[in-house]
Formats: sequence, C-alpha cells, structure tokens
Amino acid sequence: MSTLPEKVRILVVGAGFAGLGAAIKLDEAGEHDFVVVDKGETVGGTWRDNTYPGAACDVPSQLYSFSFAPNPSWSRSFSPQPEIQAYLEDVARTSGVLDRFHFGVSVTGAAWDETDRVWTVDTSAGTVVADVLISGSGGLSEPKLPEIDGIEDFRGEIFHSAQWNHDVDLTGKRVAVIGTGASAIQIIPSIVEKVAHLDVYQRTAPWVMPRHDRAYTGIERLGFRFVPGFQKLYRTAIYWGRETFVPAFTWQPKIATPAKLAALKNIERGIADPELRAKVTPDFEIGCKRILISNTYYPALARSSTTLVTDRIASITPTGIVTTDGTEREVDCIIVATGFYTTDQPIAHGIKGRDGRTLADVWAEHGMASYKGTTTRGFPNLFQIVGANTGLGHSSMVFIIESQIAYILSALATMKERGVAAVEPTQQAQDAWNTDLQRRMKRTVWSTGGCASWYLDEHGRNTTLWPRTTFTFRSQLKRFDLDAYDTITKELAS
Ligand code: N01
Repeated sequence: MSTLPEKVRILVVGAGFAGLGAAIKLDEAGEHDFVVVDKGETVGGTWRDNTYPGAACDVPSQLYSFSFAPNPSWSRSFSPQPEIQAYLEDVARTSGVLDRFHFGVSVTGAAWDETDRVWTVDTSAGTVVADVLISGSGGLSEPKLPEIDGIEDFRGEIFHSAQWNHDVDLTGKRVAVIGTGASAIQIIPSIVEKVAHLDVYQRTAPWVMPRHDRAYTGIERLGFRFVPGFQKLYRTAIYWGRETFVPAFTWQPKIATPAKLAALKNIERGIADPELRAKVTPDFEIGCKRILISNTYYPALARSSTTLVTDRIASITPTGIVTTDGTEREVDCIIVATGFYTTDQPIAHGIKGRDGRTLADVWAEHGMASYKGTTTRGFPNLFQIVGANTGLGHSSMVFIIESQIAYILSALATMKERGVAAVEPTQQAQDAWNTDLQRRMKRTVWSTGGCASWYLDEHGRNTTLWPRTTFTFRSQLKRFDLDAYDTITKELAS
C-alpha cells in the first residue's frame, strides 16, 4: 500500500458503506484528490466487524445495497453478513478507487486550522492536511461494554458481539448472553444447539416480529441478472412498502396494531410456557425500540437448556454472573451483546472545530445537533455521513447514505463554482432544522411509546433518528443550499 500523503483535498474516514460510497462518487464527479483511511484491514465497516454467528441484515438486500451497484447474486431476501461483506469487497474491487484506501490507519484527532482553512488530521500513520473532512465512521462502530462490578475479573472467555472471538469453541460450554437486542437475538438461536447451557440476561423484552426470509428461486436470480429493470422493480417495491411504515412510527402508533398482533402471535408460536411468554412480552409500544425480526429466537428461549434471566445483574465474579436476588450462575463464557455508543460517539471527542472545542464539547450541553445530519456549526468543511438524526427504524441506511453523499458532492461542486474555500452552516439554519426535528419528534412512538432506547440521549432527546419519510430526507438534501451557510471565499482564505 502507498504511504499516506501529507496533503490531500479530501480525507474520508471509514471504509464502510458510507466511506466506500463517498469514494466511488467523488471519483465519478472528478474529485480524484482524496484518500480514505480505515482502522480495519479491508472495506465493510460494521459488516466487516460484526462476524458473530447468525449475523444478517434485517433490511432486505435488494434495498440494503448501493443503487448504483445492484447485486444479482443475493441468495436470499435477507442476506447473511458474509454475503454483504463479499458484496462490499466486490464493489470496492471493481470500483477503481481502492488505490486511495489506506487500511490499518486510525484517526486519533482532527483540528480545524482557522488560519490556513484546513483540517489537520492526526492518524496512526502520520498527519494529513485536508481541505475537506468527510466522516463515514458510522453510528454503530464503537462497542459499548456494560459497567458491571467485577467484569474485569471474570476468568472465562468474555467478548462483545461486535468483536467475536472465533478461537473460542462454544461446544458443550456454559454460556451467558447479556442483552436481547438485534445482535443478541441473532446470536442466541445460532449457538443454542451447541452449548451445554445458555443463560440469556434480558433487561427489557424486545418486540420480535416473524422474519419473512427465503432463498431466491433460480428464476428470480436469472431475472435479476438478465431481465432489464426486474431487480430495480423489486427494489422499488420493497422501498415503497417500507415507507408505508412511517406514519406508525411518526404519527399514530395505533396503525402498528397488526404488527403488534403478529409479534404477539410470534411469541405464542415459539413458546408454550405461559410464564416464559409473560417474561418476553414487551411492556411498551411496538416501534419505540428497534423492531426485531426472528422466527428462531423464541424457540431458542423455550429450550430446556436455556434460562431466561430477568433479574438485574448485580455483579460478575471470576466464574459467573450474580443477579440482584443473590443467585450466582456459573458460566465458561460471557457474550456481551449490549450495543454501541450511539449518542456519544467516540470520534466526536477527537474532532476540534473553529474555536478549539470538540464536537463532543459542543454537544455536551444539549446533545448532538447538526444541519441536515451532515454539517455542523463551528466545524467548517466537515461533512458527516450518518450524522445526527439520520438513523432509521424502518428502511435502509444505504438510502440515507447515498442522499448525504449527493449533498456533499453538490456542496463541493458549488464551492468550486463560487470560489468558496470553506462552508459552515449558519447558527440560524442549524437551529431551525433542529427545532423542526424535535417538534416532529414529540409525537413519534420513540418519544411516546414508554421505553428507554439508544435512540435517546442523556437529556431524553432523540438525536439519532430521522422522523419523516426517507424521500423527504432525500429531497431536503437534493441540492446544496449555500444560503444556509457562512462561507469563506478563496481570495479571503489566501
Ligand atoms: O444493541 P442494542 P445491538 N445489563 O443496543 C442490553 C443494529 N443491528 O448490538 O433494552 C443488561 O440494540 C439492552 O437492554 P435494554 C441495529 O440498528 C442491526 O443488539 O437497554 N443488559 C439491549 O437488550 C441495532 O439497533 C442488525 O434494557 C444490557 C441490549 O443490551 C443496533 O445495531 C443486526 C446492559 C443492547 O441492544 C444495535 O444492536 C444487529 C446491561 N448493563 C444490530 N446494557 C441488522 O440486522 C445494555 N443491555 C441490520
């Protein structure tokens, strides 16, 4: 691999869907002077890192892929992680931009230089000066370990779902899984048959709908490959089908009653024991937390070799887990499936803006807030992909990512056209954007549904999700709106 240049026009951080998509589109737009850095050894981001057994996407692959790189080879409606990773590697290989990717390089800090109007980015491979910084480091990239007394003293194997230790053979072992979120419900059915005993530590029962997954037929796959427009039609139908869920999340949770009934039926189908059924029945509105999908989770909990523990964890000893009722359950291995830092992203602590404060400092008071989830007051020429309030409860993040990439390209083209060296959203534009978002947020099921979730920050504000349709997001970011920005022209900058 070539050495990292000291100066570049655009530095992209992260080589997941966001960074890879940005690199391809930058190149297509004639912006060839860029590099992409990633701490991992290949592209893929979260799909490279999450290799736990059962990892799969819960958004259909036809939609969970780049619009400009359809994949006729998807084997099923919901692809498993290895297929998604192979897809991303394939897209990268054929894109012609991989020569500008630098793997095994972590960003340790970045600071805006107000004199030279550039970003000085410190990395594990040296310092890079860039006019523009694009962060595609993702909202679910930093595993969150629970703060449990004694966790560091555990003498068996312990690892996070996003850092699966494939050297550990779980066959015949006593295993505990902490957490019952999207990752855990995929892991549990995948390991339950091989372990001697499984303890599942549930803090909150999630809503789990049936998973309508199936292998594509040979005819469908031939159609995807050879019939023009066939795959696009599939994608479009899935897209619009998913958009119909939006009113239930953002306006009237009662619309989701059929989904709730299907989820309750899923419990009935998977579990016979009334006591266990009661334990797994959620006590909040469906949609308030991410809706999960699985046909195998409840049957896995119902097995005689599984114990669902709903008492809170008090501590971890060198040999097991103790709950608040005083029971200690001895285990050989603990799988920590407790999620990620979402509202306090570690990268925010390393990016210093115009006045020397980090994104984390600026957001400490009122929570994450940006303009169009992409740019932030005080941080000129910083573009975040999957920034504040861009997450979805119902559809594909790849759609959001592509919308943001288009906005960034439009910004770069506008800057070139107008001779602008630096752009930064006005405080007024940013405040108006967030006031509107938070007003809309009030009536969403994420606020009214009676749950605590990673969507909300410590102030109780939802700073992670987009509360409208995805086509509205796309139309809002269609063109770069220079009038919402303070600018520095090139003459002034020089
Ligand atoms: O994490 P989570 P995840 N003691 O935060 C529990 C995406 N994803 O890795 O609900 C005990 O959802 C916590 O309990 P509670 C998707 O966007 C996508 O599963 O907070 N338990 C919860 O049960 C998803 O939303 C796919 O009360 C503790 C669990 O740990 C996101 O990743 C697949 C605890 C954490 O659930 C994160 O999912 C997988 C503690 N101290 C993931 N702390 C796709 O298919 C936390 N918990 C695309």
